[in-house]
Amino acid sequence: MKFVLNKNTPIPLYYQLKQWIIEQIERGDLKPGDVIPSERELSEEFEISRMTVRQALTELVNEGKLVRERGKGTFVAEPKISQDLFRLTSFSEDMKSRGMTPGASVIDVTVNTASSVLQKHLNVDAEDKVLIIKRLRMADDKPMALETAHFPLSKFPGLDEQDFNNMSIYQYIESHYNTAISSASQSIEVGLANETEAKLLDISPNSPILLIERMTYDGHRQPIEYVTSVYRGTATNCMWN
Ligand code: 16G
Repeated sequence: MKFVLNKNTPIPLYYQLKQWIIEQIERGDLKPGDVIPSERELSEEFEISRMTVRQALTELVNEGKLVRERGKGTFVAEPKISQDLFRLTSFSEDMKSRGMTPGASVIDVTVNTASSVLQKHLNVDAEDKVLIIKRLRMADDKPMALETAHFPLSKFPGLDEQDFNNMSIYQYIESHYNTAISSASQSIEVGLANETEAKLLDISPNSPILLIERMTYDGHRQPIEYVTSVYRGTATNCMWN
């Protein structure tokens, strides 16, 4: 491997490594089924920490570009046929494809300057405005999830003036800003509902919930959304079947 990560740019090292692996896959230098060197090998090769390597590999696994096989290693994934590679589906589309009617009820809308976390996630400056929109998502009028989505207003001027009750944000973004919603990376963990979440999701406090943190990117791999969601446990069967 004759690739050197550039430690003098603001581009995070994990991201550089991730992009490099993606390029190898796109060029065909890494083929489906090829094994990816271990975390230790990659960290020694690129002189970066194992945590940095892990972050790159985990995102690639979450995006479906690599697969981890317990006890065997990490491999280049077979290209997915069933998933549209150029578009991600939205909550509205997911529910419709399951024969249910999607719904959205706006709980809160705020426009703020970007906090340091959002500057990093959305690749914006401290003075840039971010739209934070919290919605309860329904399927056939039953509450399924609570989504708190953050969008950079510099990329989507006027997005804060729209009413997103029972409206698809992805559809609006795609049609009004000529932006393809192309890829996402997300982490999922299990948690317990607090009082507010329980009330909104119509479940008992302390019921199991799924917490999803997701970054969504456009066709140029630019971040366009950072979202945290809470899904009611009983919704999950239908979400990931
Ligand atoms: C999905 C996305 C969420 C996005 C929403 C848009 C996950 C975990 N979340 O729920 O990030 O904001 O779709 O839905 O996949 P909409 O276009 O129906 O408003």
